[in-house]
Amino acid sequence: MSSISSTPLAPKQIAAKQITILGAGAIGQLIYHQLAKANRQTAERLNFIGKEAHSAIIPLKFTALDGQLSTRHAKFIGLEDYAEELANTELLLVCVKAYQVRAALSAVLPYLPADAHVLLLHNGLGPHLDVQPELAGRSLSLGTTSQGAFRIDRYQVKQTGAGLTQLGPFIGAELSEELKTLLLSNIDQSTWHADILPLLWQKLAINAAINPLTAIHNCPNGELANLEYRDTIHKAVRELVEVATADGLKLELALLIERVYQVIGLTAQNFSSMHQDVYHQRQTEIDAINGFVLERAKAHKIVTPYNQDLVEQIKSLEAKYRS
Ligand code: KPL
Repeated sequence: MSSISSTPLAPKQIAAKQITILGAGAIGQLIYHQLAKANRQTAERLNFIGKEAHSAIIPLKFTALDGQLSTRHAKFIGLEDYAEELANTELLLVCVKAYQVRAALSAVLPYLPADAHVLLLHNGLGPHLDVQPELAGRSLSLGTTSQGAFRIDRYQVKQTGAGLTQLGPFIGAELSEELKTLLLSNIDQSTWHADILPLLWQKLAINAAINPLTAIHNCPNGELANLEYRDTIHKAVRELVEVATADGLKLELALLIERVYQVIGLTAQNFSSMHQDVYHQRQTEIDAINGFVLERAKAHKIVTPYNQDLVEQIKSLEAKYRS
C-alpha cells in the first residue's frame, strides 16, 4: 500500500452518468487529471478501478508539464462495490497495459450497463479483437496517446511529454457528442477520427521500431538516430507495412519512416515504455507490438524476420527475470 492515506467514501451520492477509468497507472492518472480539471461536475463523474481492495477517496498528486503541482481527490471503487457503483457508468476508459486488457475488462463488464461505451487506450494492437466476444453488444472505441507520463509513486504522476491523443469509433454506436466533446476539450491535443485503425497502425510502427531497440540496447530513444540502427528500423517498418496492406490498410512506408525519426527526435531524452519495463524487470507489451505484427503476418503467410528477431530478443531479456 502507498504511504498516502485514504479516506472511506462519503455517504453515497451517485451522479447521473459516470466515467470510469480502468487502470490507475501513469496514463490512467494523467487522463484523470486532464478530465478532472475541466470543472467540478466533470470531476464528480470520474471513478477509478485500480488494485484497491476497498472503495475509498484517494488524493492523487500531479505535476503538469509547466511544473505546477496539484492534488485531486479521486473515487476508487473496490470489488465489493462494483455492482452498486458501476451501474451508472456511461463510459469505461481502459488504461491498463495491452496484456492486462482482457482480464481487467472481464472482471468489470458484468457490472456495466448494457449500453455502456468502452474505450481502449493502450500501446499496441490485438486486444481490440480479443475483447469483442465479451462486450455483449456494447460499443467500442479505440485510441492511442503519445503523451508521456511517469508514476513517481502509486498515487503521484508527473507528465513528462506533450503528445497527440487520437481517438475514434471501432464497433457499434458512436460515442455520444457530449462525451466526445468532454474528452476532446480536456485531453491535451486530442482529436477524433472516423477511421482510427490506420492511426493505430501508424503508432504501432513507431512503437515497433523504437520500443524493442531501446530496450535491447539499453538506450534513450534519441540514440536510435545513429546509423547503426537504420537498417533494422527500415526493415521492421517495411515488414509492418506489408502486413498492414495484407490486412486491408494502406500505409505509406516513406511517411511512416519519417514519422518514426520525428518521434525519435521529439522524445530523444526519453526512455521508451519497453525500456522502462525491461529495466524494472516487468512484463513488456512486445506481444501487442511486434508480436501483433507476427500474428497478422502468420495469418497472411508473410515472413517477417526483423520483427521476429526483435520479439525473440525481448522475450529472452524477459526470460532472465520472469520465470
Ligand atoms: O509510445 C512510446 C513508448 O515509449 O511506448 C514512444 C512514442 C516510443 C515514446 O517513448
